[in-house]
Amino acid sequence: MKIKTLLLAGAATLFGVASARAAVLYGPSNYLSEADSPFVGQTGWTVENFEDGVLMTGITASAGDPYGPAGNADSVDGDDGVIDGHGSAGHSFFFAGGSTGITFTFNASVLGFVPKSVGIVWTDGVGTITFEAFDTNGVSLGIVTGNHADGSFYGETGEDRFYGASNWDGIGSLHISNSGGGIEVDHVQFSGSVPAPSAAALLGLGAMFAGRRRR
Ligand SMILES: [Ca+2]
Ligand SMILES: [Ca+2]
Ligand SMILES: [Ca+2]
Repeated sequence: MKIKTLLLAGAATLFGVASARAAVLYGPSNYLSEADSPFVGQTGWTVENFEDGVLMTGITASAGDPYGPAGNADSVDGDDGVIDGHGSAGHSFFFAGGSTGITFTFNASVLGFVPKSVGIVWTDGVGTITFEAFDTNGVSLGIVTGNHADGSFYGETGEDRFYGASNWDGIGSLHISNSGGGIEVDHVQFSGSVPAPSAAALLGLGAMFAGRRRR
C-alpha cells in the first residue's frame, strides 16, 4: 500500500517533470562497454566508437583526431573484444588541449533526426572533468563535473566514465574538457528519444514528493 502510494506520487511528479520538459543530466558513471550506456534500446541509438579510425558524418569535432591503437591509447575497454581493464588495443579520440576541450556538434539534417539524448565517455586526462550539453539554440542544459582520473596514461579503463544529457526539445552539441594536459574520449553517442526514469528514480521522486507534502 505504501509503495503503491509512493509510485503514484512518483508518477505524478514525473508527469510534472515531463510536461515542464526539463533536461536530464547523466554521470559520471562507470562505462566499460556499450551495455553501460543509459541509452541502450533508445530510438535511433548510435555509438561512434572510432574503431574504423574515422569520425562519422553528421558529427563534427571542434578539435582533435581519432587515435590508436597504441600503448598510450585509451579506448573504451570492450572495443578490443575483451573487458580486461585495458583499452590500448582499441581506438579513441584525442586532443592535446585538454583545458580547451572538445565540442562535438550533431547535425540533425545529416543524421536524419534531432538527437534528444547525447553522451560521451571520458577515457583519459588529468584533473577535473567538465561536461556540458547545449540545446539546438546553443543554450546550456547544465554542467556535470567529475574527479576520477587515475594519473596513468597507458589504457587503464577503471577510471573511464560516461557523461550525457537528454532534452525533450533536442540537443545540438556537447563539450567536454579536463583541467590540464591532453584529453581522450570515446563512444560519442546519440538517440532520438529520452529514456524513461528507472523504478529507483521514480521511488526517489515519490519519496521527495511525499517529503514535501509532509512539511
Ligand atoms: Ca579491453
Ligand atoms: Ca574505441
Ligand atoms: Ca582510461
